[in-house]
Amino acid sequence: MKIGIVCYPTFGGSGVLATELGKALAEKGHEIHFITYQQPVRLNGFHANIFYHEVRVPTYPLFDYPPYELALASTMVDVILNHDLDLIHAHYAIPHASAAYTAKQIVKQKTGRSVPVITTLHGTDITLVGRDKTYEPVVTFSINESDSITAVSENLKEETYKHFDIIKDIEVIHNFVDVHRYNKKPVAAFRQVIAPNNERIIIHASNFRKIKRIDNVMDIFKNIHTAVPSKLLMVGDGPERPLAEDLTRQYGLEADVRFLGKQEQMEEILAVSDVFLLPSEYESFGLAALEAMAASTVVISSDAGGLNEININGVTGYTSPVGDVESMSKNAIELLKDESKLKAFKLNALKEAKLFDIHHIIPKYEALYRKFCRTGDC
Ligand code: GMT
Repeated sequence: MKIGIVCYPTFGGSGVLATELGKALAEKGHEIHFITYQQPVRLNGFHANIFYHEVRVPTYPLFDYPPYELALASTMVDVILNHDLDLIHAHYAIPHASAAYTAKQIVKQKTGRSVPVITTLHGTDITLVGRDKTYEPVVTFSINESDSITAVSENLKEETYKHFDIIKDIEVIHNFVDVHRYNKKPVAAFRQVIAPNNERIIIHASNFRKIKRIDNVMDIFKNIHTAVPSKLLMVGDGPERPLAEDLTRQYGLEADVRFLGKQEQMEEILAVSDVFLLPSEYESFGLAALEAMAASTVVISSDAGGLNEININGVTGYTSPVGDVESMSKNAIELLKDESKLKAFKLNALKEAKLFDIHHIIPKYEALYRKFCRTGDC
């Protein structure tokens, strides 16, 4: 099928998921058209079945806020008409679902054809931004006008019905990970550089926004470090990075915390890591945690949102109430001090990650797309 994928091209989970979905669909022979304002970070190299359409947003002195949604909708119309797309898959409702709705109406007026729009809800579009009264009416309308709606976790589906007047079914299609790609042997030389005295390696990866509770990450590591020789890798960047750097200096941990910035290739970094910290205020799913588990890294997380759907407490790691730094620290220290228990949890993490392997999940999206097949032989 010919599928248009609309997403954020940045390092956030929704853009990562949308890009990996498009690449996997292209590998299976589908023709994929990415429509966004810059090349998605995970879209590297040439793929025979992948096309990229940049959304240009012309400026004008009158525009304090250039109308990205208008430019996005127009670009979608162009791609739908000129590449005869079967459907549009919008990832993250804001503003992709409403832009897709506009494009759908324009195409219908021009050609009489009603192009299916699938909207996948990813998290903060529902639990944070979307609930703002400034956005809520359009978010509710554009989700309800979608031909199909999916959510990346059972929790997000519940949250959507709880906070929005959605009158349609929401199908849960969990996020996925290419386990084969992440299940790598640790590179000894890399581990040696990070932990020269064979210290334990702790990692956090995110967009360093408030919702990630970066201060909790630093406090948990401070506690771990007092009990276990350890190093912390901080991967990603964002508004809370200065706080993390200040706390690193305040705690005298400059020699044990490395800020790696945004990393496109997480496989090698995760392969040398022992514990992944994710004490977020909320996670609809926690894609970064799943990628860590696929690399046999144990997860110490909060029990917020959909995290319990992937991080099984006492099996693949531990979950604790949001803000419970003491419990997260205690659990991490207990694991890091018990080699055999750590090894068992690592094996469990990989086993659980396999349930969300790309090869199990992609067929669910294909089955959804086939509902909109125009030729009968998709
Ligand atoms: O984690 C972020 O803040 C980025 C955000 C996004 O919209 O890209 O991630 C959301 O989508 C991911 C992919 O579905 C989920 O794994 C994340 O849990 C979710 N983030 C939140 O719900 C806070």
